Amino acid sequence: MSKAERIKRTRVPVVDPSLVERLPPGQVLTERFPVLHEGEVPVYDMATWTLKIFGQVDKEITLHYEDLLKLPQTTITRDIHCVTRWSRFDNTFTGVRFIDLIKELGVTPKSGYVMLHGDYDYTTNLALSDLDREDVLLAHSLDGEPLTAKHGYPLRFIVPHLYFWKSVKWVRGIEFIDENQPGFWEQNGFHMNGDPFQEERFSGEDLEIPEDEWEKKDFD
Ligand SMILES: Nc1nc2c(c(=O)[nH]1)N[C@H]1C(S)=C(S)[C@@H](COP(=O)(O)O)O[C@H]1N2
Ligand SMILES: [Mo]
Repeated sequence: MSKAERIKRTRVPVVDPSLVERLPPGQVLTERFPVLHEGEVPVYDMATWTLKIFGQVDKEITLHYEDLLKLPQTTITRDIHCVTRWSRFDNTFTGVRFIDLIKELGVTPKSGYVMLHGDYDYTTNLALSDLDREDVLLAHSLDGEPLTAKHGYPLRFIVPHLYFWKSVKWVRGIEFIDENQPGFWEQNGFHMNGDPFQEERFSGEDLEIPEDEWEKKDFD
């Protein structure tokens, strides 16, 4: 059974009515921070680590970690929502806003869609309009501490208004693409957009839901 199929079959949690405004439909609140990803946790030599901006842009750019730290830094506190049904409130991330990155580097996008690339071989697609927001961050810290290796050190995207699979850990590339293309999970049954308040979990038909898949995972 695919991951999308498994999540579709898990039981739907009962939600405290007082949380409805803030908790998207079908989510459970957790205070722990589950770790979810495919493959190995990368180990980096920061002297050779780079972030590439490429594809449909007027100029392609390769950034080193120090370059990023020289850009304007922003701290935001946001709720996050994972498609496997956990939500975590009030996460404080620090990093560089996507809009500031583009502006400060003088990059002009020539397309309306982006494919984000993370180690190893993880991708997710986003409309440029979903990145072009005040609270979309390339984050290096959580609650004032550098991200742990499992949560994406040294750099991850935070796209808080979409399900957390769009928030690429270990990000290495921002590729501007002509047309919207499915990334890794989007090719495996997940929604192309992923708005948690619209319950855009899956593409195609929706089934009943969750076993607490995430509770069997690692926490950090
Ligand atoms: N590079 C990479 N980023 C990734 C993933 C992955 O497998 N590889 N998984 C995504 C998924 S499905 C989720 S739910 C979140 C989990 O982030 P966390 O482990 O910090 O909770 O990371 C996202 N970013
Ligand atoms: Mo996920």
